[in-house]
Amino acid sequence: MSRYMVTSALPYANGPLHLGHLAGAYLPADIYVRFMRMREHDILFCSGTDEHGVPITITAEKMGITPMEVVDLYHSIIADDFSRFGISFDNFSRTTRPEHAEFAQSVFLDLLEKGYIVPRNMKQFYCPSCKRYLPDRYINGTCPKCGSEDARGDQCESCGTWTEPFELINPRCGICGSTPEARETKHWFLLLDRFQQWLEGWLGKQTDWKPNVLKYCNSWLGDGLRERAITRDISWGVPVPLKEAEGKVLYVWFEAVLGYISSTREYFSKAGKEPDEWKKYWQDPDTRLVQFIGKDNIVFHCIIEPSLLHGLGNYTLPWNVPANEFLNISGRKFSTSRGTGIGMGDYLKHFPPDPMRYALAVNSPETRDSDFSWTEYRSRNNELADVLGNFVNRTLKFTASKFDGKVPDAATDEALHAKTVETAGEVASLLESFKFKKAVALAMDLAREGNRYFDTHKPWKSLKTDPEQCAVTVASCLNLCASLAVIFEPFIPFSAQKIRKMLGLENLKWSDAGRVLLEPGHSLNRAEILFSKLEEGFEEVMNEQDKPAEEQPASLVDFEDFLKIEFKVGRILSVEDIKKAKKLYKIQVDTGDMVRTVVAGMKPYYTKEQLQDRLVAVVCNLKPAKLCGVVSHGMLMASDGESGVFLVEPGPDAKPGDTIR
Ligand code: B3M
Ligand code: ZN
Repeated sequence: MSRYMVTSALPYANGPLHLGHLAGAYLPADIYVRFMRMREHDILFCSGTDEHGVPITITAEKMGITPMEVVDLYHSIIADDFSRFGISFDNFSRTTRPEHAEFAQSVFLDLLEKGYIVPRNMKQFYCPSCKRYLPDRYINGTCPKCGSEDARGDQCESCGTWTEPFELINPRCGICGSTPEARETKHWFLLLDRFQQWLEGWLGKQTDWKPNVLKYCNSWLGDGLRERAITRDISWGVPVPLKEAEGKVLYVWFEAVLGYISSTREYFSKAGKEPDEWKKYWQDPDTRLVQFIGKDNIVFHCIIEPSLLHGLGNYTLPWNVPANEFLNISGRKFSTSRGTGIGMGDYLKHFPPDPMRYALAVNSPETRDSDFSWTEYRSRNNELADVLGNFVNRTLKFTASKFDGKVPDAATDEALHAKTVETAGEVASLLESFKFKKAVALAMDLAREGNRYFDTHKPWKSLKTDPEQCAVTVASCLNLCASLAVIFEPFIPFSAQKIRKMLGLENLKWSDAGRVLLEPGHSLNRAEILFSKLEEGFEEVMNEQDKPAEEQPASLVDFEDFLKIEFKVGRILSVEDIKKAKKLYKIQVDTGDMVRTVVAGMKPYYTKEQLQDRLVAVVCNLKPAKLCGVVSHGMLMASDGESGVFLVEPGPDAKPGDTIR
């Protein structure tokens, strides 16, 4: 048993996260952590939101609220989405906590004292009308390379050049557009060059790290590390803890990577914990630090953070940084700002977490960018239903009907047992080496094996011809269900728990896979459906919704199209309740041509008496729809807003059947 400290990148709290984030740094970490917990390792999983930095202030300016309001809002949305996806952090913190600032400041002072941080005078743009220093990306101007007039001080998006603010021709303030002036200012620099040699040696020893991670590091080291400013002249951030640095804050990356440690410190500061215990996870050389990130964060975790930790002297260095590549959606980059990609919260409005966890694990962007599509999602969802769901369901149903819901008294099949033990071992070693894709595929192969076993042994036949063999088959299948609940737990924890509940089993350990967990006579609970299948055509509907705004069908409607809607005056003849429907009434309406049944959600707003004999506006040619068992042939028009819900009323002299346009 070893001790592990696991972290996932701290997401910026400036917008909801999408499935690309989930697949990159959070789902793999959660799979790993859940597995290691089942292995009974001492393991802690900490993260939190990154609440400083220019992205936050830009969002605040766009939304017209304060940066603090932005991070309050998105911290809670992000934390909630993670918990609903089952990402099982031990602590999910925030970098705006005063304790984080104090910790980051103490690290700054420590490194300053040790000579790894030094002050330097430098020139920086200052906007006289905004009265502030301008961060690189707040300066616009003409690109010295391609001549584009929309280049920024950090990058020109039209030719891709990395720019320096002072190279821009005709620099302008990115906020107000006026011409900024160059001012002398002082900043503190981290002397990264001092770590070059040590980093080369240390990284050189990490031969088991992913090749893509080492490649990035080596290219940075090959270019030669240079000192980097780690303070900024902005107001949103952790203040530099020096008198002469008033108005300056620590560069967001400098303090964000320390957020892992302050999140762990927060965890142990909570009631009933030993406050100094965090040191076991960060300062004990036996602790293995595993950091899950996306590939865009490699330099910060493999160069900058180790330098800080090494500079401090008494800290544990990363044991592995299994960075992932990117997940694309149907060939496009996930990007919240461009409106492409699927939000974690949006997904959860319609579907349960496990099918997505499974689909993303199968398509994990481990060694190269991978692509998400709804077609692939549907097929993975249906694979869960047809293979795992079907095996568990048929086994439990058969036991319920033929063995009175009890585990039969019989030995279990040797070969199936051996296969289970073998798979559990293989999945474990794949997970230990961060090969999630392969691991989940093997888990599903074992469920497939279960179905094959059920099919070849035909318990429905042997029940009559060879009852003893039938009992062996059923006992074997039931115990395989229990082992599958163990092996699938890291990937699809919600469904694994459901399987355990059906089998009447408490928490299971990894070593339980392959063991006989269900003794003869043990009573099982009722089988419930684990996964719902998705029908053909599902992806067309989803793809339509995911299109970027500019490809969505225009929302303007032709007059001809409008006229297709048959819109009439009606009179309500009768109103009835619908059994088990809290909001709905079944209403008979005379629309001149006929008396039609309409189901309407008016119960919270109108009594039956208020509706009786009322004139209403009816959409008559909607496709019939069944609501709570009643078929509705139209819709009553009503306004719906903060003031309440009100039926649209034709004038008092209108007659049923009159057209409305
Ligand atoms: N917030 C960037 C990102 O979300 C940054 C990660 C910090 S990890 C210490 O990609
Ligand atoms: Zn300005």
